Amino acid sequence: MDVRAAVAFEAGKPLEITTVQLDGPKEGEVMVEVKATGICHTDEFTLSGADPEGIFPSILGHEGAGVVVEVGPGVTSLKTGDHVIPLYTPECRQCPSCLSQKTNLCTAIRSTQGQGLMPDGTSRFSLNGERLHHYMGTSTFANFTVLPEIALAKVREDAPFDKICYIGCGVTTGIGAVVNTAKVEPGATAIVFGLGGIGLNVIQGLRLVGADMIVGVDLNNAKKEWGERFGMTHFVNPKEIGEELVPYLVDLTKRGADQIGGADYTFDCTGNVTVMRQALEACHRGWGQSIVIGVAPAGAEISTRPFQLVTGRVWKGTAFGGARGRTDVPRIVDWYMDGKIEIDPMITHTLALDEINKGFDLMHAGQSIRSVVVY
Ligand code: NAD
Ligand code: 022
Ligand code: ZN
Repeated sequence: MDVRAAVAFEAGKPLEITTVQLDGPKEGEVMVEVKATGICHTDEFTLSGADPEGIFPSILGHEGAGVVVEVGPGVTSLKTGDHVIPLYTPECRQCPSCLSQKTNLCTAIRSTQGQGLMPDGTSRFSLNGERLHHYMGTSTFANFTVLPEIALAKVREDAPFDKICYIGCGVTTGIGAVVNTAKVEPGATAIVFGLGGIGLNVIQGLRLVGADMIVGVDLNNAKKEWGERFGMTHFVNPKEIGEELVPYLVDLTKRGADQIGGADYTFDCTGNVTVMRQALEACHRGWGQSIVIGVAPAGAEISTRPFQLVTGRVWKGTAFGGARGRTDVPRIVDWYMDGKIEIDPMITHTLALDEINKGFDLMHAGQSIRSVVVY
């Protein structure tokens, strides 16, 4: 069938909005009418050409929400009319990783997903008979898309698509990093580096679990108000403190009789490897944990003195906030609908598909927290 899509034909070029062909769902697959999609950094990273694994031509987008319109043979967990959120980290519940209960990195369709293909090694998208690739197994920059059943979370039907699409990446990543990866406890001290679409969700995750001190660090003073809006208690602009950042943060987080300082938990939400080191070193000796969320440029490396780890600091990373999508994403939608977390204020721009390139411009200019395309 014909669908409307924003196609990434070439690295470094704007997306082209055009009509493409989509084949129906095969065995174990589901066709979804995408109702809304967020625009996230990884889409920009791939479109720019900086992503060495980027494949063209392709249909980008990985932060969507929509409705099931057709199920392929063998699909048992979904039916036409179900509301769903696509998962770039699927949950098959059968592979060794899913069964381990120690990671969310399901391996069931990992290799074909990375190649921009469906699990059977083919693509459902084409243009005049030429193959268009899928992206992160989701391709939400089209008003219809096909995904494997294991890459869809079924969610309640009263939740608004133009808000819950953000749970498909940013919200779950930020909140999940706090709840699943760090397992932050009430009363903890935390430092969040980078107050963008991810960092603000880390902050509201910390508020949700009852952290006492939530320090936000950003080069942009406009982020102070944003952080406070979601529970940040202290703001630090590294350009304005006039001394070394790490000792300043360690001093700021001094509590208790020992007066050692350093946070119980720190989060990198910048993707900058210098910041990742600062985040580790701003942890409390003996137990502080630093969670890497930001995706660094291709080939980047992190470093620190091993002494930092020998003295008990822990360096961890997280993909999709450690969330097992089919299990955890519906719960996060409930938290939103119950008012436990906020999404609406973070969606600063709503666009039509024709305006999708404007969403990338707003991201480049640092003017948006999240732009959402509504179909
Ligand atoms: P964003 O651009 O909206 O926010 C980044 C913020 O960091 C900005 O406010 C910027 O001013 C600030 N910043 C930049 N350099 C800084 C520095 N040196 N010190 C302090 N602050 C600094 O980006 P975002 O949407 O919040 O995404 C953040 C990162 O998270 C990206 O690298 C993205 O790819 C990554 N991400 C990872 C996952 C995952 O599963 N691990 C999922 C989603 C996003
Ligand atoms: C989403 N991300 C950044 C902004 N929005 C993002 C990017 C990459 C990952 C997670 C979130 C990620 C971490 C670890 C992996 N990926 C590898 C997972 C694995 O090998 O099992 C990752 C993912 C998907 C894809 C590439 C890398 C892809 O589909 N191309 C989850
Ligand atoms: Zn994303």
